Amino acid sequence: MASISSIAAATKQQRRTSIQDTKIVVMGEGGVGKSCITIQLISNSFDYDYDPTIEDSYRHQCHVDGEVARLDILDTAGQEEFSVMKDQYMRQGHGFVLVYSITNRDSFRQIPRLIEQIRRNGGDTPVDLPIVLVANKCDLEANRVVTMIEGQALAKRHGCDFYESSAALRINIEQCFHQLVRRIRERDRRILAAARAELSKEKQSALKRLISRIFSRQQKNAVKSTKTTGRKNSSLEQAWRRAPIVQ
Ligand SMILES: Nc1nc2c(ncn2[C@@H]2O[C@H](COP(=O)(O)OP(=O)(O)OP(=O)(O)O)[C@@H](O)[C@H]2O)c(=O)[nH]1
Ligand SMILES: [Mg+2]
Repeated sequence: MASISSIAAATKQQRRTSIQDTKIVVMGEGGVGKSCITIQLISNSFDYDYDPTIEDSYRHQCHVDGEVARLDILDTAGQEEFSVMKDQYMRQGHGFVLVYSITNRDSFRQIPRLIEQIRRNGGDTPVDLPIVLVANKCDLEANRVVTMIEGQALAKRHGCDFYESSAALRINIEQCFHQLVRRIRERDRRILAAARAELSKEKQSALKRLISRIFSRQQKNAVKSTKTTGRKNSSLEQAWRRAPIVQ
């Protein structure tokens, strides 16, 4: 049976799809380049200074596969002491960009825990929430401690897309976000189709219930009328029996 929440979620998705405001949350350990990636996307610029984020949000409009996408990007705090709102933005995100740095193994080790938290906390329908895994700072090849194969394997294990990026050189910046938008759209379409199918199943069974109710009422009426007719017949019969025989 179509649950109210699944239909409500699908309606919400449909409303969002039509106005194109897609909430993207950028997460990962402090200093991996989340803000630089986001700012590169929004304003084509890069800053070598490090200024830890508390929480910033940006609006960005672009075209993905010929369709307008309006992104509402939340650049979160990597440093633990600033990340009090984690559960809330995990619930609100439609898709996630998870960033680690190829020069920092700890930031890579944190990714599975983040994925698990997203799957646990995420919204009305947390299963298969779109996630893109981003291995940043690929311009610092000399300092690499996480191989591309390790990154790809982790992404594959968790059903995520994977990119190596450089915010400094603007490598794969748009690609990460655009791919995420595609995944979000695909998921929206899947949820809508499933909700529509459930709804039509529900409609069909309601129709069946209505038909069987009408049918059983008709049957009852038929039985009643047979009984009534039976009584009439017998009284008619009696009257006929009592009636004088006219010859
Ligand atoms: N070489 C190089 N440096 C980068 C790159 N991306 C970011 N950085 C540098 O890494 C440092 C941290 O970058 P941020 O974008 O502030 O990191 P963050 O993940 O937002 O950090 P928090 O806000 O604390 O969570 C800065 O000094 C950046 O200049 C990159 O692709 N290549
Ligand atoms: Mg930041």
